[in-house]
Amino acid sequence: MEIDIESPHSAAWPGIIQRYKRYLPVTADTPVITLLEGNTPLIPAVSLPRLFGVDIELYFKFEGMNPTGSFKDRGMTLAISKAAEEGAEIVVCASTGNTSASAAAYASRAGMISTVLIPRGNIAQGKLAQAMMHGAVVVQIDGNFDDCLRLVRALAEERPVAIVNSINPYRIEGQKTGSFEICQQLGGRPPDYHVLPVGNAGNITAYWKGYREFFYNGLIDRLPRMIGFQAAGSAPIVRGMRIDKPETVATAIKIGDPASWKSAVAARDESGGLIEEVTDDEITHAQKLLASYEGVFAEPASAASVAGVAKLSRKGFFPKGACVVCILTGHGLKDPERAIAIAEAPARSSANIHAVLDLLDRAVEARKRHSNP
Ligand code: AN7
Repeated sequence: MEIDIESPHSAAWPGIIQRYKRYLPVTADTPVITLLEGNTPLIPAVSLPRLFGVDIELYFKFEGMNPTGSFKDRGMTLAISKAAEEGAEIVVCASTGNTSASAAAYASRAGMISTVLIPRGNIAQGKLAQAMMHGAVVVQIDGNFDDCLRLVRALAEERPVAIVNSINPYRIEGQKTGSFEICQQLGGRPPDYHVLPVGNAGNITAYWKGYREFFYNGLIDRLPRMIGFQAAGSAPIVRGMRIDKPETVATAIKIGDPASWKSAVAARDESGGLIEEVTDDEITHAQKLLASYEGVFAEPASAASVAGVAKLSRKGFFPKGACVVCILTGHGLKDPERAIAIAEAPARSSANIHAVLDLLDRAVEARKRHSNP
């Protein structure tokens, strides 16, 4: 029997285009190129609010559970589907890693050629592996992300290619579905605070658009405050000026001149929110806390949102009982080198039961002391 994925009785998730087509710029003629992205878990925190000393209802929207391991798939399914509808043969993007992984995957499904420009030596291994495996033409640029994006814009003037960066409006349209899911997962309400990392600023733009659409359609009766965090060495929006040499361990958001700068500021101001910065140390600490107390492994850029919640908690920012959703934009497995660099090194033992027991007994004792200070 064939499963009718459009049937309201079907439990099968059809991907974000089929699920939310009435809110998206698609028609019956749009070919749907999907890996069944979306429907990611909204995981309630079990430990971090207590650890941060606050009484809030905290959730993690784990976008690392998308097919290529990041939120980019929501926008990419639509951007590639529309490119296919328009007859594009070649798609191109600049990327700090996740966009290139997603573009390469969806383009391969659509039978298109993808070309990705990445800052040489500055993208996480997992992301590079993905772009290579999906058969993208991978070009490592001697420059940063901002240089890559500038080159992509220039390239599109010279060749008939479709740009699938978030300057492509279909990317924003697809990504706004993250807001729809959150409202539905919270039982028909938005969070009070929506916290996320900000790099090129497409995502904060998209989420804000999604919430506003649900609000104007009467599906929710209020709007959240949008709270963005940039890495301190790459915080152009916070500082109010372009950063020529952005620096941060969170390579995904190592961006000095965000394309959606203006709409990010609009999302902040219209929602009564904030865009602030967190240091690399705060990001690293938050990434470890998230993994070791919540069982959720997110990449460094994603942990910027959790570092931000910790920072605002210290300042007494959140009212008691506030509902806070943190977007965990990418999976921790994307950047194994960074994880191995910051986590405790594995122990080594001879292949002897006494040696193993001795080692384990000491390690377990140390863990117990650590968790009961
Ligand atoms: C994990 O892949 O810009 O503010 O080229 O990969 O919408 O840019 C990635 C960005 C946050 C920032 N978290 O989102 C790219 C790219 C992760 C990311 C961001 C990115 P935007």
